[in-house]
Amino acid sequence: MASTRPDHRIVILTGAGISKESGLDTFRDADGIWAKVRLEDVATPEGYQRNPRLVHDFYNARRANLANPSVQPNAAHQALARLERDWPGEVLLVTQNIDDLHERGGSRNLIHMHGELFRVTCTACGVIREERGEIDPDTVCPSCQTVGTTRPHVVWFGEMPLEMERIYEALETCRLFVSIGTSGTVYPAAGFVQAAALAGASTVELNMERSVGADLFDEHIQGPATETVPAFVDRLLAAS
Ligand code: BV8
Repeated sequence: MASTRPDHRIVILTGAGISKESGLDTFRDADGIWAKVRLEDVATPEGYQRNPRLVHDFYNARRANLANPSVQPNAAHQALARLERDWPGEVLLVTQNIDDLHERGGSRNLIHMHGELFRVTCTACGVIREERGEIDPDTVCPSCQTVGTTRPHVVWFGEMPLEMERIYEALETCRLFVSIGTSGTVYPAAGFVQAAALAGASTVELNMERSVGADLFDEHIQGPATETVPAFVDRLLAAS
C-alpha cells in the first residue's frame, strides 16, 4: 500500500489506456493509432508542414469520433473525479490524452499536457479557441482573419508539452504519484515517476500490462482501468 497522509498531494498521470474502454483507440496497442497511420506524418511539425490536409483529416476524424454520443466517460474517469472530490488533500490530474473524458467525468484540477482535441490555435495570432467541427488549410481565423494558420491545439513530437513548470512543482511536492493507462514510452511524461520518487513520493502504476518503466514503480496493479481504478480509489479513501 502506498503510504500517504490525507493532507498530502496526489499527482495522477493518465494515458490513452484510461479512455480505451470508452471506445477510443490507444496508440501502441496492436489495434492502436500508430498501427494505422505514421506518427511522423500526422504528429510532428514537419509532417504538418509537408501535408497539412493529411494532418487536418487525421484530427478531424478523431474529433468527430470523440463527439460521437457513444463515447462517454467510463468508471475510471468517474473514480478519479470522486477521489478529487473526497480526498482531504489536493489531487492534480495530468493527462497525456487530448480527449475531454476527464472533464466530462467530473475532474476539475486537470492539466492537458499534450493539448486538447476540441481546441484549435492560430499560428498567426496565437488565439486558442474551441472547435468541435472540422478545420482545413482554408480555415479563416475568426480573431485575425488570417487564412490557413489554424492548427490543432495539440503538442506534436519535438514540441514542448504544456504547463511543465506547474507539473514539476507538483511532482516535487507530492507524496503519491499514480500512473494510469500509459505505456511509459513518451517523454517527458515517462520520466515523471523518477521525479516523484526522487522527491520521496510513493509511486503506483495501474495498467493493462507492465509498462516500459514498470520497474521504476513501488507497486504495479494490472488490469483494465474500469476495474483497477475504482478499487484503488476506494482503498485510498478508506485509508484517508
Ligand atoms: C519534447 C499528440 C522537447 C497528441 C503525442 C527525437 C526527436 C524529437 C523528440 C524526441 C526524439 N526522441 C525522443 C524525443 C522526445 C519525444 C519522445 O518521447 N519520443 C518517443 C516516441 C521516444 N517527446 C517529445 O517530442 C515531446 N516533446 O520532448 O519536447 C522540447 C524541448 C525544448 C523545446 C521544445 C521541445 C512531445 C511528446 C508529445 C507528443 N504528442 N500525441 C495526439 O495526437 O494525441 S504523444 C502520444 O503518445 C499521445 O499524446 C499519448 O498521450 C502519448 C503516450 O501514449 P500513451 O498514452 O501511453 O498510449 P499508448 O498507446 O502508448 O499506451 C497505452 C497503454 O494503455 C498501454 O500500456 C496499454 O497496455 C494500456 N491499456 C490499454 N487498454 C487499457 C490499458 N490500461 C488500462 N486499462 C485498459 N483498458
